[in-house]
Amino acid sequence: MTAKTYVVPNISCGHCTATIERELKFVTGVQTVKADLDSKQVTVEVTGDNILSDVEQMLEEIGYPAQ
Ligand SMILES: [Cu+2]
Repeated sequence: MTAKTYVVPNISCGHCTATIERELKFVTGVQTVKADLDSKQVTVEVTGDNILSDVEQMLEEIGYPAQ
């Protein structure tokens, strides 16, 4: 298991964090997702490093690109 924290500047309210948490759970290999409004950070736990590019792609697709 690998954990990574991203800074996502577009997070601006609770709907943003809910959307990110919901959508990233659809990415195969993502175990947990925590999006934090105050810090504008998203932390994921994934089964392997190779999943992180899929996570980053999904963040871009839903309008919340990682910095
Ligand atoms: Cu929002």
